[in-house]
Amino acid sequence: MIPIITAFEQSPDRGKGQARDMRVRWALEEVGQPYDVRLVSFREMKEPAHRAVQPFGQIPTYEEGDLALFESGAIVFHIAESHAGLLPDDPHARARATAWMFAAVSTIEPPIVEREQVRYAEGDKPWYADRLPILEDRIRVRLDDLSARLGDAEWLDGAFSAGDLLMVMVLRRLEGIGMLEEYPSLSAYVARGKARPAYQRAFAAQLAVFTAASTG
Ligand code: GTB
Repeated sequence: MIPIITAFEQSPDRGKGQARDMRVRWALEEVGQPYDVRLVSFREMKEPAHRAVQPFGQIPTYEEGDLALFESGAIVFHIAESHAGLLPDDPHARARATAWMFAAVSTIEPPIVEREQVRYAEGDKPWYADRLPILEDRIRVRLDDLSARLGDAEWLDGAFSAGDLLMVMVLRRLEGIGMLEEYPSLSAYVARGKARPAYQRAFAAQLAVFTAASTG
């Protein structure tokens, strides 16, 4: 059964791979699972048919037979659980890799997303210049600890896992603002993730959507 995922018909990031379908594409590529993509417009995302799968009217979703899933972290977890290659076999190592998945989306990502949202919503307000350093320092608190834990290791806990996949994708959200560069070991970690052939295939696939939309 070939799973079908949803992605933006026109990603606001113009093919930079920041939308969350990229995590799912990368996971599917890592495990060698072919997939189909249904592109959705912003209007379609908010319609009942899409909300039946994604209650919040967002992408990505994942459908495989009679299984319909939402939440990119849960989708990546499902892919990792049902194929070899993204979670270790040893039960304790598997549980630790799962912990890193949660750490990525529930400890590292929230302050990064908050900074983005405040920029969109309050970037033109007089208090924004005072607020931005506070938000960035909250991110640094997490990055300090994450880089201390990673140290000189290649990945967070032994072999590359779904925990690294989500962590690399979350850290990528800092690209272009100069913060990741403050942490050479984390920059190198993200670069290692992006160098993986599965990442490259996933990135090219989502970029092709943007290219087709902008030339067609
Ligand atoms: N927690 C959910 C998950 O992980 O699946 C969050 C899903 C989510 O935020 N989806 C976004 C969405 O559908 C797209 S990925 N937004 C439309 C809406 O809410 O109406 C977030 C995203 C979008 C665009 C960029 N970008 O342009 O750089 C980056 C990230």
